[in-house]
Amino acid sequence: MQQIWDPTHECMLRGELEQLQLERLQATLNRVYKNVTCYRNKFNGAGIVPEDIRTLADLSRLPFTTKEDLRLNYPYGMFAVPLREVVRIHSSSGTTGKPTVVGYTRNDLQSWSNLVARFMTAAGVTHDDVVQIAFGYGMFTGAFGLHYGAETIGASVIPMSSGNTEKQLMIMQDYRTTTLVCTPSYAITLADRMERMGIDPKSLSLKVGLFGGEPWSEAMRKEIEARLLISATDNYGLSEIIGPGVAGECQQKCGMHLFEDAFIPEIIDPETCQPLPPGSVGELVLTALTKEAFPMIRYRTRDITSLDYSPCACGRTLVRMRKTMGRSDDMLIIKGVNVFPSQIEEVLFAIEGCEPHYQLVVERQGSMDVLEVRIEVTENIFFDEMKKQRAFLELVEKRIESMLGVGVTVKLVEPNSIPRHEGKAARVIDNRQI
Ligand code: DLL
Repeated sequence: MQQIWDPTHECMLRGELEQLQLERLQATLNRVYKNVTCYRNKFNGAGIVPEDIRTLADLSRLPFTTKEDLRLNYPYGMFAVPLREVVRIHSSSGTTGKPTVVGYTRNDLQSWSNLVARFMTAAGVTHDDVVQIAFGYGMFTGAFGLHYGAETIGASVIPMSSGNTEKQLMIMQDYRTTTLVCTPSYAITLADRMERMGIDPKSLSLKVGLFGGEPWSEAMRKEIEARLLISATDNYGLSEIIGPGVAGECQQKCGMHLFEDAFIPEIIDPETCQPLPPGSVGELVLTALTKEAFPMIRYRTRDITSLDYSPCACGRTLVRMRKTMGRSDDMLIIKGVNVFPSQIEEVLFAIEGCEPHYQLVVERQGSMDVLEVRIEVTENIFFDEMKKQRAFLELVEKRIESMLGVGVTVKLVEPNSIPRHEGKAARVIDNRQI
């Protein structure tokens, strides 16, 4: 039987779970109404007081919280406790404008560590493991989140931080790392470098990879598993909600268990903002139930996914969140068709000869959007005859077109010409001035 870190909360009957959620929701609403001006104004605007929320279904009467609310209240306006009770500050990884500042009380740090310990245990990590954290330590929640979770389990943590790929590999060999923690794209970078340095994955002690922080496809999972000889698991989270520790896969790898005792998930239509029926694909909205410093009510994550309430063989009763397809704000609309980078990734990984490094460049020519898919190819295809190269290009274009229903131009670029990332990969360059 696979270990479960917190069976009390991970294996509850749905009725008990919903009762717990309702109690925690009501306590949170009372606190934010009293302590956070933004929420008080929003609730008043909707003509709602916390006492009106008597059932979980009533949650949908409350207004959403968006990134814009966080921007308007930068830096501490959304905090529900005075700063003297805040013991840690992090921020989101957004690249434009001011970052979002998030805070944790001592209790928040403890519950965060427990949530991370839960998904790490679900992925198979135990106190016998040696965990190499290759996320950047800093304002990003990834490294500290996984670090404290692994320590809570009692594993031996190597706080390696990101970058320095050759040193990562040396430490992995010498310290006999069993568990790798990083973004999935960095796992590929490590595999590439291992290959170049002639390191045989069989000579390593690696067993499990915990990858998150960015979308990745099933095809990419297979590639990482085959090249690093590990079980590659997905975990999801966002700074605004807590960081990593919102959801994570068990060893069944059939969706990420979302920790519903701490968060209520909803799926909405991103256009109409209406809640969608169970199983539908749409935008994930999350309400945090236990946070003291930075509670979030109906936060629009912009991540596109679906929820599966069917039972899981691992014994957890928590709903499973499907791998995200991408973000509603990363979604490219090309000639009116919705395109997610992950759909193109799925096609590329399935084609022999494609390196898993790609970039999407969108231009506007007149009133037309043009999507160029730049891919790195293995040397033998790149330097082969022109005829073969053209045939290869046509094959890739055809496959992508039949997947998306929209034409793209594929361009081959030289090996190693697309920038490598130590953290999250930047897959899309959008040059449209809209
Ligand atoms: O990326 C927290 C995190 C760190 C999660 C490490 C897992 C591991 P942010 O920097 O605020 O926080 O970015 C959050 O990253 O809204 C998603 O769009 C994306 N994201 C995070 N994990 C996944 C995942 C962290 N497993 C944003 N699959 C989120 C797909 C993910 N997208």
